[in-house]
Amino acid sequence: MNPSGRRKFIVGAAAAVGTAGIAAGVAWWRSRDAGLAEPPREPPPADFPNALLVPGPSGMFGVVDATQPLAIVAKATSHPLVPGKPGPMLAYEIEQDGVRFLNPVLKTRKGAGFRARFWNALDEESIIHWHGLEVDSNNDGHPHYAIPGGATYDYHFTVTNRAATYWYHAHPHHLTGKQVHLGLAGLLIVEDDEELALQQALDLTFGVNDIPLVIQDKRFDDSGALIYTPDAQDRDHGYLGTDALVNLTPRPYFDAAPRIYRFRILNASNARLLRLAFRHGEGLIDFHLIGSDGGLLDRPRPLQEAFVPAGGRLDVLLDLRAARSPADLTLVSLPFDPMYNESESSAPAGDHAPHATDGSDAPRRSAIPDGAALDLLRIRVRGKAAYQRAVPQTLSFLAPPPATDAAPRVITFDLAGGVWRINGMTYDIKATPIVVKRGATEVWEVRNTARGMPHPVHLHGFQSRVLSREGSPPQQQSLAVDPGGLAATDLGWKDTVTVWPGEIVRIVTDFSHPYLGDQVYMVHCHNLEHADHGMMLNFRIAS
Ligand SMILES: [Cu+2]
Repeated sequence: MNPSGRRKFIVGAAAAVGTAGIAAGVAWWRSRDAGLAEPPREPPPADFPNALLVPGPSGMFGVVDATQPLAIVAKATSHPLVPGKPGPMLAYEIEQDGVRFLNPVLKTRKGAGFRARFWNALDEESIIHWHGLEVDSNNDGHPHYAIPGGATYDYHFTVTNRAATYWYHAHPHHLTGKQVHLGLAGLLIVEDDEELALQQALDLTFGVNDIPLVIQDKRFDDSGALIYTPDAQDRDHGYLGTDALVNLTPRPYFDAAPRIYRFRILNASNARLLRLAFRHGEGLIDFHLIGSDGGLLDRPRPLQEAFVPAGGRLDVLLDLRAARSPADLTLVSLPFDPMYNESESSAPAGDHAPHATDGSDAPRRSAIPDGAALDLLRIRVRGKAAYQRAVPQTLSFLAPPPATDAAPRVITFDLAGGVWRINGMTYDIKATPIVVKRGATEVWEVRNTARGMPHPVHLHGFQSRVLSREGSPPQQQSLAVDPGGLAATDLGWKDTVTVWPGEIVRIVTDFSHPYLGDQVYMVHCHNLEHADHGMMLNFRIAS
C-alpha cells in the first residue's frame, strides 16, 4: 500500500468508527491513530480485559499490499502476548514504505503477481507454505524446499485462486509444530469481483466490521513465556495450549455496533479442533456461514455451530441487530468428544486445568483438555447504527464438484506401533508414493481407522470438494445438511477436512493446473505434531 493508500485506510476506518458510534477498545485506538481521540465509554469486561488486536495500518497483523514485491523475514522478536509484558516469540516481519509489520495480513487479488523474497533469520531451517494457494511446487513451500538459517528463498507466482481467506505458515519438516506454535503464521486474503460485490452489498470495511479472527491455543509457562515443549503425550495427540488466544490476544473483547459483521475465522492451532458458536445469554445466536477454505459458498447457510479443524477457515456473517443492543455475546467453542479412540481409556489429554477464562492468577501448567468448552471472545454490542443492509440471497458462482467415473483411490489414516501413518507409511521427503496424471479428476476415499483420533486432512496445491461422509460420529452426523452426510462447512471448496475415527470421507479433486513438468505436493494431517512425526505423504503430478 502506498503512503496515500495507507492514509485513506486510516481515514476510512475512523469515519466508519465515528458513524457506527463505537468508541471503546480497538475503535478508540483507531480514532486515536487518526487524531480524533475519544475516551473509552465503558471499561473492559472483567473476564475479558484485553482489547482484541484488529488488523490496522502497521504492527502485528497490519495489512500489507501483497501486489507489491515483499521481503519477508522470519525472526525471533518480542511481542506482548501477555498484555503489558513483551515476551519472545517468532514472527514474519515485513517493512513496506518505511512501516514495520509483524505476521501481516497479506492482501492481494486474483490474477495478481506475487513476488516475495523470504529471508530465514532463524538459527534453524524454515520455509513458508501458502496454505490453500494453487501454485507450482517451487512456490508451495513444501518442506523439501526448506532453507537453512541465514539463507533466502524467492517466491514468484500468479495468484490463480478465487477470493478467500488463505494463510501462510512455516513448514520445515520436524519443525512445523514448533515454529507455528511460537508464532510463524499469518493471513493471506485474496479478493475478486464477487468478493468486492459482497463487501459493497454489506458495506464491509476490513479491520472495522470485516474482522479476521485467528484462533490459537498456546502454551505458557508459569512466568508467562510462550513455550514449545512437547512430551510423549503431546506428540501422540498434538500440542495443546494453556490459553486460547484470538488474534494473539488472551481473553479479548471487541466492541461492535448493531449491524452485520463479517468474521473470517482461521483455526491456526497446532492440533485443537474447535466447535464454534456465538452464545447470547443461555442460548446460541444464529449466524450465516458464507464461505470456508476456498472462498464463498453459493448462498448463505444459517447455522448455530460449526466444527473447524486446525488449518481450516470459516467465513461468517453475524447480524448483531438480532442481539438487541446493548448485548454481550461470546464466541465459544462448545464441548465435544475429542475421540481419542486409539487407547482403552477415553480420557482426553491434559490434566483438568483451570478453565482458560476463570480469571484466576494461579499458575496454570496444564493444557486445556481437547474438546473442553472455551470462551474465546466477548463481543459487546452497543449504541445504534443506521444500517439497513440484509444478508444477500446469493454469494458467488460455485461450480459443481468435478465429475469422474474412475474408481476412488483409498487413502488410509491409521496408527501402528504408536506411529501415525498414511497408507501404511510414514513420511519420506524424497518418495512420491502417489502419482496422479496432470489433468485427472480423482476421488480420494479417506478412511480413518476406528482406533485412532480425528485427523484434519490437508492437500497442498489444489482445492477439493467433499462428496460424502460415512460412519460419522453423532456429533458430526447431527450437523448433516444433505443425504451424503455433509455438514454446511463441507459445501464449498476445501483444503482441510476433518476425518473422524471410523469415518470414510470422499473428496474429489481436479488435478488440472497450468504448470509444466512434474510437480510434487503433499497430503498430510494438519495436526502439526502428527505431521512432524510423519503423517504426511508426497504426491506427484505427472505431466
Ligand atoms: Cu492427525
